[in-house]
Amino acid sequence: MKRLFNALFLIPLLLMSSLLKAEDGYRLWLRYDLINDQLILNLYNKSITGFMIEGSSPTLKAAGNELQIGLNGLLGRVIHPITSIKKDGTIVAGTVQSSPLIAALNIKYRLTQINDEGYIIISTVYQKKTIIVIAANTDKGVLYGTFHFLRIMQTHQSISGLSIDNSPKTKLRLLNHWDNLNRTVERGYAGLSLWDWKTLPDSISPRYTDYARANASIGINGTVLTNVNANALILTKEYLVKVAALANIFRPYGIKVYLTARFSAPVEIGKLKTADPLDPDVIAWWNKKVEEIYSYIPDFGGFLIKANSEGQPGPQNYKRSHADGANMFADALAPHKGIVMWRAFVYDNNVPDDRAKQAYNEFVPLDGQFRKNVIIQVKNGPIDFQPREPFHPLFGAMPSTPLMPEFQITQEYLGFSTHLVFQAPLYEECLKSDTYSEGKGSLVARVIDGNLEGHSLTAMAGVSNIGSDRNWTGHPFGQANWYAFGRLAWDPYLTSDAIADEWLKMTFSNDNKFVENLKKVMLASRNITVNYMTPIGLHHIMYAGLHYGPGPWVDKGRQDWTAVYYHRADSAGIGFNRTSTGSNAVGQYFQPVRDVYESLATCPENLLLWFHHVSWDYKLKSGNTVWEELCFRYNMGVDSVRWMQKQWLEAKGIVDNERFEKVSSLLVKQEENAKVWRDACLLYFQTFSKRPIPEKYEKPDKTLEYYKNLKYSF
Ligand code: BDP
Repeated sequence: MKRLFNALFLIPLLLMSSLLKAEDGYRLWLRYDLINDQLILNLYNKSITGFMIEGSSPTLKAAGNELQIGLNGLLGRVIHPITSIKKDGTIVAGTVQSSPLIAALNIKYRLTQINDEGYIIISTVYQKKTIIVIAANTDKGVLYGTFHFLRIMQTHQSISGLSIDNSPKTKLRLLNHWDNLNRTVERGYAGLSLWDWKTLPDSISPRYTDYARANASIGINGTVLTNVNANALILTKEYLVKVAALANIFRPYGIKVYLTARFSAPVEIGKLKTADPLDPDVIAWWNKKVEEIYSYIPDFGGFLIKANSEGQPGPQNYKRSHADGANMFADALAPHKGIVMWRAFVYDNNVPDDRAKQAYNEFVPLDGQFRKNVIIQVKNGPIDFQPREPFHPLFGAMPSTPLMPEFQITQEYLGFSTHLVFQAPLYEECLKSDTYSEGKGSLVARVIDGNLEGHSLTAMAGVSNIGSDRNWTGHPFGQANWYAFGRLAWDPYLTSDAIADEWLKMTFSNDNKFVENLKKVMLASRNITVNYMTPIGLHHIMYAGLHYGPGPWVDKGRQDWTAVYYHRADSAGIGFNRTSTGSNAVGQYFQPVRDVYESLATCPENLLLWFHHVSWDYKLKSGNTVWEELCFRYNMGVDSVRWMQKQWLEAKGIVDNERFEKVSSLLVKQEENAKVWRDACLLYFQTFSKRPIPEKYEKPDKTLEYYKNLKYSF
């Protein structure tokens, strides 16, 4: 008896210690640790007695596995799969085709209301037993529903009276890996590429499956394995068999594999003299190549192509248009149901026009000329993943062509994996921007989910921040950006608040105070970063090449890669005049957006220097002059990082020590770097403004020369 008592006494202690045991972050948001809220645990234990997956496809098996690991972990006991319902509290998952039980339920109409990948989760009664049903039209839908159900439990929500109908709003939700064949990752800050090309296809890392699980859990259904700056070798047999091995692992999780196609591949690996997209030999070469790819990967998704951008080859090398190029690939892929994602990230320093205008200028005239299986991939803003940009003017401007946004998850311009920056607010800001292309309410989100222009090919891409680091993303909070991207690709109308809430609870803790505190940090973090890097519409003033740290003085080399091209600071003032008296980039937006940006009175102040060159004494709504506002924002940015540190301190004891210390030490580095940004930028801009930094602020403790000579390495 005494021993039993001792054992019982030990259980809560064990629970505590398991809760706080060191965690390396590998499990992401799929931790499934025992629920530490006794009340909720009791309720769940009463409501769940077993689970039953009807059907045996690899995808349903994956759903069953997940349910098994999830339930066992969350409930702290082994829940065996069962084959018939004997008790209340059985979870039943399947499709009408796979499950006679689900076929017998009165849910047929409801199932017609969700799409191929959607699901319903309901509480109902079957043969006098209360059951929870996860049903879908396809096995994939069941898998997504399973993850949703587990998320409900992970976030401690009620599982009684469930009545959920959910479908993704976009068709293709893809990660773009900028991974090279030598395993370096362009703009990657979390180790090497996950794809170990040397050991594939023979050696299959279990990590590939975990990658697929994590993606499926947030609805990602496609992965472009290779860098947009493509290497043609990926299209050779040697690599295709490796790609096929990855595709085989991802398939049960509903994830299709895509590759980047190097435009000049017919010359480089095909020994042709040209890559001209209208040349019959080139066309034949690609047709054959595509057939070969499908012989290895029968459900291959298609190509992502960067052409005539930043020195990459493309159709313009042969005086052909982007449409000629894209359509050649599209024709080769169409018989196999593959698609082409053709990037609109094009600009050329030989074109004298404002870089922000070039994509629009090149692509709008081609609207309507692309094949049905082509979708144009457009970065969220017109320059390049800056901390803040206005939405890209192409959204809404090509109504006859499907457009997909490309967001950057990896933090190329946001402090790499050193800074805590939750990017959902950045994505949300773009998605909820009103293009006015068809009048008020023409949100970017409605352009890309096909709702506005009636397209059925809809997609969203995010440049991955994942690498071989044990915790996948380097910074533990980098995981939140991967998560947020997936959730927003599934539903572009979700709020950053809701996403942060879920992620914090699943990744760290359901503790109320913790969640509230850290949600504030996450939601503020992007604006904080904008403040200490590029406030009131500044952009592209980073350290050249590496893009970490400040470089507003950069003036050498290609003009459109310098900083001075963008900030245009002089003794009169600062900012890029993109109004009708300047580059007229505002002219690419629909009314009334155009007028809103054009007029100093209405231009949002957070984009002021993006659209206007204003005098140093120009007064903002705060009453500050531009110079004073810059001083204020740069300082506020740094102070806010200190505030983030304080908030994080309160997580001690709630978050395991390993992750707590990791984030703490990164926040110290973030503050250091934020100070460098502040001091370097203020000292530099002061050489033009010739005004003092107001007394109330910390003074830079180094000279401008010092900051100019700082070297960053990765
Ligand atoms: C820029 C990156 C560069 C990429 C390019 C792209 O600096 O490495 O190749 O975008 O998107 O932001 O193609």
